[in-house]
Amino acid sequence: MTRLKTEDISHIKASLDKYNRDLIVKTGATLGQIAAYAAETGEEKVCRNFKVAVIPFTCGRGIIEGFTQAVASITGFLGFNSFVTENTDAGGVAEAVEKGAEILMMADDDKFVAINRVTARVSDNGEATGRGYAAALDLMAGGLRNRNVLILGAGPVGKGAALALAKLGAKISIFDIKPRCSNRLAEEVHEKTGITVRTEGNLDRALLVNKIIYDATPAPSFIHKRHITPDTFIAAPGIPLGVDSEALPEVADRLLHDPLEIGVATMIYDVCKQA
Ligand code: 2YG
Repeated sequence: MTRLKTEDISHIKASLDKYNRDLIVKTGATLGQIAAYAAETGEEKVCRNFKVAVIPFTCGRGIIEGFTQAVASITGFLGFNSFVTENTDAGGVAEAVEKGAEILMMADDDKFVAINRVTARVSDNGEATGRGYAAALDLMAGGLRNRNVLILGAGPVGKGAALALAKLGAKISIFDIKPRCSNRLAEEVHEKTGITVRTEGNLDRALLVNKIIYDATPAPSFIHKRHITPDTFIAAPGIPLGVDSEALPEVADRLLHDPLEIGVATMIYDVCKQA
């Protein structure tokens, strides 16, 4: 995942209703229903009494203006009492606890986590995003069991996706720009699930052959019009978008893409679901 910029997220709060309606058209499910599916729980089993504090962190490349506000708007949209702390870093953590927040959400340049102080549950954005988009793709494509799915990118999101897609019964192939990363993820999926995963060496051929594509790479605009057919479905978490501007209109109504929403929704359901 590349680092988000303010312009990637400043629209989120105002567009959540429209975003949710768009999800229902594409997947038949709301953001909450997708998160519940990904968190292997039911909407009714998610405790909304927990208070959520989102804490700005100034370390590394520093605060992204609007990031914590966008996160709090998503958890608020899902029915959680959410706020952004006035203080940052350690002071923000202390303020969150003093104000009675059970759920703490915070991100430095490497990790974005949700922590439930009461149950000690933790959810990582990369893995949760991978799993959340796999759930949404399963719903959008009408079930992935025994269907070929091409995963692009063997990083944290691609890994979360591979394990979730294996659980959903998909026939997975993986392409990463570094073949040893594809091989390592294939081995890890086999170790953890017993499922054999193919690795792809040629990106263009893989994109021409596969109709269900999961873009977990930080690369922009490498999926072109010639790769798109009426049967193509694409899950594309995070920024930038791998689908180029010519291909976009060909697949727009069968494309899942957002900078934060599905990942954050999956994280909060992960840490608030009842055992
Ligand atoms: O508190 C702040 O404002 C900053 N410390 C947040 C920094 C977040 C950096 N991480 C990213 O931009 C992404 N890799 C993670 C965001 C979700 C992507 N699926």
